[in-house]
Amino acid sequence: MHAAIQTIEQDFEQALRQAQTRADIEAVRVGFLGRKGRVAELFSQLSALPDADKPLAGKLVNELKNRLHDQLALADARVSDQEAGRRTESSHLDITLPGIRQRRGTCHPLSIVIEEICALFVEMGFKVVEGPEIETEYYNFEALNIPLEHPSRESFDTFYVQGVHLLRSHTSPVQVRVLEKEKPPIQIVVPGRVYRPDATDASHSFMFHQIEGLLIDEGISFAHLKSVLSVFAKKLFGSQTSIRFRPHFFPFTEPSAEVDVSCIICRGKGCRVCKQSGWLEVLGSGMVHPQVLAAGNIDPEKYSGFAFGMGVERIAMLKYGVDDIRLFFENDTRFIRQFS
Ligand code: 2U9
Repeated sequence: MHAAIQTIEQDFEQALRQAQTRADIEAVRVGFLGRKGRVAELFSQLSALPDADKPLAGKLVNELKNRLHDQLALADARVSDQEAGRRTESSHLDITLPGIRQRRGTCHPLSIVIEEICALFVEMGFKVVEGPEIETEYYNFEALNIPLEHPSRESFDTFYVQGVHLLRSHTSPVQVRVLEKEKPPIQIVVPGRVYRPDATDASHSFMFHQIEGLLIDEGISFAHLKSVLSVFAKKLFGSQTSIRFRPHFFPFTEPSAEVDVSCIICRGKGCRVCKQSGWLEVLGSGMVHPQVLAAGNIDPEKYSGFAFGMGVERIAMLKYGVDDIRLFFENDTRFIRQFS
């Protein structure tokens, strides 16, 4: 039995030395440790031994089996490593090459401006509110004192979706919804997308962004409106910035005014951007019309308030010196990446 064990072990070691692949090793395993392999054959010969020799012989064969098993595992690991190495060489992978840099994204310039403007109003106590882009005629027009046959409805030209549903032409319907739900004091700013069927050119887009504000409380006057917008203009465009009000008409405010800021390029001296006037029109504003308050279930005898609105694209174009609104919407990352 000793001699048989020695022969098997020598044959095994020789076979294993010649094994190059995992398949070769598997063949060695089957030949020696398989069900009909050389070790199984030894086990079957045990029964022919005298009873007294059986325990020792059995122990020796068992120990042989364990040694072969361990060596097979080691050889398998060695060949697996070699195979992986060969695969790596054949795919020409050079693990010393520098990695591919993942470029980080940047904020869209309009998002930067929206966040900056909202943050300035939040500092003054305003809350940021958003609402639906698909609206009804009631919230987009009627509640805002823009009746069906009124010519002013044309200046809010609208995309209709179906029946009374439309793409909002301003963010004002959101303020109406807040008036309906909440009691004064109300102090909100509303950023969002709005839609108007304008022909596209360097300064018009059928979709653009507005930020509108609304403040309602007892005893609110035009003086409050002037001071809030003056602080806003100085914070956004610089402390030397001044504002002026020009009378205007909006159906939802009375009195209404357009608001200019002193030109941020020439500081009021006159240049190409302000068309030599020294002023840039950036805001609309006014005292909320009593009928609009009433539509929102707010008592116009007790409460008053002001509202204002601005176009985000116009402000971003002035701030960054962009001369074509379409650049904001073309998804050209060479343009969009410049503003972070
Ligand atoms: C309610 C009451 C009043 C919203 C207002 C403006 C003035 C305004 C435009 C300027 C250029 C938007 O981007 S733009 O087209 N907006 O001038 N908007 S007051 O007044 C409201 C809104 C809601 C309940």
